[in-house]
Amino acid sequence: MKALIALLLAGLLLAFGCASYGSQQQAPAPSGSGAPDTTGGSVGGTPSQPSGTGNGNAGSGSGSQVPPPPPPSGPSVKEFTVESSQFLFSPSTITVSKGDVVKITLTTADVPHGIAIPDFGFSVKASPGQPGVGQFTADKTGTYTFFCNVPCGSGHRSMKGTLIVQ
Ligand SMILES: [Cu+2]
Repeated sequence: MKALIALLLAGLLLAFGCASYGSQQQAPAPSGSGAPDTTGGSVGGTPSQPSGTGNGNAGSGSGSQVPPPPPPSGPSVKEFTVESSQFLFSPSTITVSKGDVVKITLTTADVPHGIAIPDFGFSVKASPGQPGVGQFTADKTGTYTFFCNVPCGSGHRSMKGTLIVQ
């Protein structure tokens, strides 16, 4: 029975020691004056032995400062499938956010078409059964026109769409 309790206590001490050790590493020093010997902090404790007797409770002055986790960064990829046909795109308006990586898959329902967005140096072409895929980074806001860049018939010149970068 005693052995069991001792085991439990040892486990608790270990867990607690690890936890307090981690939090000590996260808060290295109070910002400000360079004098590290302010009174009241550590009472003569040798810092190299985390398994001491109840030392974990001594320095509980700044226990409530948990640094917020950094937000997940990096560009988000917006994927669109644009179907083209004589003489329109569907959808004809694409809205993204500045900084997005815009991935476009162009398909065609009849004859070869293309989609070009000169403001972003983007161009991709598609044939029936052979979609075209490309991507670009929407690195500036504004409203831009994209259009078909494969001669596809009488309405080719009016085959346009709109890209909105917010
Ligand atoms: Cu065309």
